[in-house]
Amino acid sequence: MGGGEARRGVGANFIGGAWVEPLAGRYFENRNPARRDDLIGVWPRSDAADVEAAVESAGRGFEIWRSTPAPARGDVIRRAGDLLAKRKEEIAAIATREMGKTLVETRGDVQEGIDTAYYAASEGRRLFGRTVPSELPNKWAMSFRRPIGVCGLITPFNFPLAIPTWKAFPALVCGNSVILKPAEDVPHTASVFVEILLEAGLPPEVIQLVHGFGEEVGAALVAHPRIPVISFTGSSETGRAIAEIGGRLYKRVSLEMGGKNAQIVLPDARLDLALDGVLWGAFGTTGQRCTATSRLLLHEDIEEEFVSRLVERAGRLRLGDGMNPQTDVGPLINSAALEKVERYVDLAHTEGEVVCGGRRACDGELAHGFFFEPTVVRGVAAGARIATEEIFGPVLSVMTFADFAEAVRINNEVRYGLSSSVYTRDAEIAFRAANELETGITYVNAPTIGAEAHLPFGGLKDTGNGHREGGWEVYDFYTETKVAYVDYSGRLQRAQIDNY
Ligand code: UN1
Repeated sequence: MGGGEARRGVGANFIGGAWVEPLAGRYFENRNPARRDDLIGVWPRSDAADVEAAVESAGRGFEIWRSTPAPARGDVIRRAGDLLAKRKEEIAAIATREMGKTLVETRGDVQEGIDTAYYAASEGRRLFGRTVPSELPNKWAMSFRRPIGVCGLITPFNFPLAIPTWKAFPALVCGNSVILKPAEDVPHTASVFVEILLEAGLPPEVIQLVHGFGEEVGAALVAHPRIPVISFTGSSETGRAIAEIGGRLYKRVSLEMGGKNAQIVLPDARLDLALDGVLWGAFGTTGQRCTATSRLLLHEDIEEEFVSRLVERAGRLRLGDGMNPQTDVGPLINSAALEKVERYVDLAHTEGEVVCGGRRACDGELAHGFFFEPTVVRGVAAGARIATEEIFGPVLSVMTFADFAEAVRINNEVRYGLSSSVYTRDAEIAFRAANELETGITYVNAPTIGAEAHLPFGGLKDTGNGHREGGWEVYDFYTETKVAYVDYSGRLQRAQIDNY
């Protein structure tokens, strides 16, 4: 078990440079969502007192780390990437056991962390500022980046390794210290991640790991006056509350929230490819990605044939434990997720026609986990609740359109704007899609999932608040821009006055 192996089966926080018990001595259980009788261990149910200790330590860590040269910080992150690569198989198995998705997918999750590490490491030798001409003679004008301070990172269950790396690696390479609060469903993967950072040579007080629940640990991080930066991935409702509190405290807050992503299929598309795309986009990760395909927009001429092929393929997907190489679709994360999906599928019977799946899967071994059949709902009207609200499960709403302009309208009428996809062989439509679909990412002839670590990731409207993860943009989020003017003229030069 990660987290210091303090006692067998008992996870720990990492605070003050040591693996420690929660101050109040409370713990929560971490169970395998594919088989509830598999108790992985218990982890600290921390509270505001643990957060306070973490802030104290992270403040000391920041003083050490900010004066470490950025290329040296990058070297630590590169070693963390090497260690992730070395332990990829082991971490994938840990993540599958606590999160449920298949090993193929958790390997991808770890790979995304490795990619993020190597990109971040190289940024340690860039972190560009600008040197520009001054309007006055014998004077230099330049900008450069400075770290901000202690960053509170609140991460979700669905990418237990990749999303902590998306936030922590750029924050660290920029010279900040970090307090990580992982989702309570996936504490083991987060503990191993912190072990790896330490083994890679990160000074211990630069990283703090505080396990527990959002209402207790997350809320304390967001409200703490000495945490100037908060990065959160999760629901739009929680994100709104974080932004409100963060706004009052003048915090820098990055929010990565819900999605209601559509795949649009034109009649000229390669339909086999579009079919493979929607099966992966909608049912990969059991639909639990913010980028998951939850709407399929079909041109009315191809709807009949496409839906019948989709139903046939979706019905053949094998549910099961993600550890089993035969499994296509793992369980949902917990009972609350399962109940939410069940409520939406009840509604689906009134808002459309359930043509595939639609039930909790309880046969044999499946009865021990949170399994739900891949579900396709046909004939859904634009504006229906199942076509506009985020379900975060294996439920796909199929809608039709008469022309591309209508598809764009349907795509854009939801409150979210993360990802979109269009299948066509028409170059004009492809470029129009990239331009007109109101999402942070548009894929042409590829599904709505599968963003790469070295490009900016994020969305519009209720999906985000203007920041991006990944790529080059996240380095703006984790740094403060400082400007220096150096006047070597030896006399007073008054800007805007002496030169005009
Ligand atoms: C998420 O669902 O929160 O683009 C992140 C993708 C993955 C990341 C998803 N690379 O689907």
